[in-house]
Amino acid sequence: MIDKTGPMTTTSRGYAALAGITAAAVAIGAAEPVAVLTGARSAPLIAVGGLVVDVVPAPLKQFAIAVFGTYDKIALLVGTAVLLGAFAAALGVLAARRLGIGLAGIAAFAALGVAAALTRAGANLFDALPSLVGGALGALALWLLLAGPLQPQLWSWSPAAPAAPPVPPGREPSPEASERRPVEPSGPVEPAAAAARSAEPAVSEARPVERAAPEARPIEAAVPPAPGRDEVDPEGRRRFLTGVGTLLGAAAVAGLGGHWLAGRRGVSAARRAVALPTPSAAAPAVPAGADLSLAQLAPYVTPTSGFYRIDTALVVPQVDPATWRLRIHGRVRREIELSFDDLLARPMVERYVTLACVSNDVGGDLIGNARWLGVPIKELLDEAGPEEGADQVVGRSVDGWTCGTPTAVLRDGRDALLAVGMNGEPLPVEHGFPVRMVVPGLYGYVSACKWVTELELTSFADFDAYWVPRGWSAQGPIKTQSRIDAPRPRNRLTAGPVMVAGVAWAQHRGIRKVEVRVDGGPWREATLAPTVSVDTWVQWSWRWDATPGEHTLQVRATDADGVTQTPQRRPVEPDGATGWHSVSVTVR
Ligand SMILES: Nc1nc2c(c(=O)[nH]1)N[C@H]1C(S)=C(S)[C@@H](COP(=O)(O)O)O[C@H]1N2
Ligand SMILES: [Mo]
Repeated sequence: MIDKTGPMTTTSRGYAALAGITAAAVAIGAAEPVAVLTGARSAPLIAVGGLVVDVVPAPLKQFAIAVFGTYDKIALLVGTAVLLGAFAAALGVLAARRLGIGLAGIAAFAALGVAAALTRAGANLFDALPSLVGGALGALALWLLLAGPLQPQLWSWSPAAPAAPPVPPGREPSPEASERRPVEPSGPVEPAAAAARSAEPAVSEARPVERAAPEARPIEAAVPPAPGRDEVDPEGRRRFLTGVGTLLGAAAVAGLGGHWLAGRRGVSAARRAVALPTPSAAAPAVPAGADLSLAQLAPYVTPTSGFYRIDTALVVPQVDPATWRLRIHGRVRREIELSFDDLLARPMVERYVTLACVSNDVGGDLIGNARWLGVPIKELLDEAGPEEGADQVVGRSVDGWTCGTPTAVLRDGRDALLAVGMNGEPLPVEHGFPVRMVVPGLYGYVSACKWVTELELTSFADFDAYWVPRGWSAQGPIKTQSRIDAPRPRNRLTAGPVMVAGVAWAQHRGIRKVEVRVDGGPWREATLAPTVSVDTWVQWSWRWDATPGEHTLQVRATDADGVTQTPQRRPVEPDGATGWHSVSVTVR
């Protein structure tokens, strides 16, 4: 072997990095169709991303939600891909020196992929295959490009170490080779290395990697490299770059093709085929005037397409309603198992409920109001008969995510639903198709299990749901909050009457009063629009006689229990933000 201990030229390093990135792309691309064929739940990138989602500290996740909102997952995947690319490039450079390091690196990544896949909920051994096949093909690609037939033969090594390329006895490097040193673009190269790349046939024999395109050598020999450029065997370079292009193309075809196939395995057709039953108890009509229809104000009913989405799922679980089952078990007198048809056959109620995320900061938009169709959870629990002390119902999603809801809350008569419909349509896949939980008055992380497949009766003492060990409170009643939607921060307004408006919510308690003040002045009572029930938010408005200058508007709500929002600003962790929303504007 050539000694590969000295510094590489920038160009060589670039080629090596490219080889590393290509090998990584081959590994990831190849894994996609394997994931489809073996029925593995997710390809390695997604599995590793999922592992990251589960293990990153809660504050970091909170940061991601705060910065990227609903796009936090795209950010995570892009970030993972960028990091992976950087790793792969570095690995390529190391592998150019010592292929074993590169292969070990790929093996380590494959092992990570296997570990991630096998620790996902409901994993089986087939889930390891995409990572294994991807890793093997990635290793093959790396070998082809760096040590096999596709290697560019342009590595510039310094033989500073004793293990210089063996030079046949009596054939010392030619003086010209040494004289060429100054033309090396990235620093001096020791004579032997330069000689190894020189045209001297005698020295060329010393290169163990010498093999392909011998016919190119005489040409190279005849044309000494131009000053400032790397000495690259053009034939070798072409072969290498063609190899890189072919491998990248194959990786892209495999990756995108696999992705497309995976999409076809989705449940959108099954979703379209669902015929929702007519509710036996229809939702109350939205009273006239509930929606003030102001340009900047959130509509009373949130359109499904604009409804916030928060979950830990990097790929949306595709749950076939034909095979879906709900098991109600644990500390119950009678275990219950239901199919989707069983569920649809039961009397359904339709209700407006405003869902809110605990990660919704003051003034945030991780909240939405929709019309949900579903079966009251209370009826199912009554049939199952929770045992004494079973104070927690754990909702479990097909992907293993869990939330813990107080049994008492689910049985106190509020409209806690196993929902199948949202705004008159089957649940969108990303909002939990075919069945999710909706519980008025509790943050989503303790109540709104999407893709739900189990309700397990247990106790809070015996089980911590997903977010609890990650630092969030086991109990998550929604805090009374209010938000100014109009005007928006930094809006430029003209002096005179300005409509200040927003929403306020205190689900399952109801809003009694909303007050607004300007620049810390006296609180003024806003007008509350009518609302469907205490389980939804309410719009409010207040006419402000705006005077020229910079002004800050503030809002606070009082719930039906008479409790007014505290001004104390608290972060969303561990159980929801507090504080007053304020908006600063300029009036001319
Ligand atoms: N399976 C599953 N269900 C879940 C979650 C999740 O991560 N996985 N997140 C919960 C959280 S934190 C919230 S706020 C709501 C959001 O519901 P949406 O995405 O339909 O708005 O879903 C809840 N249900
Ligand atoms: Mo949430």
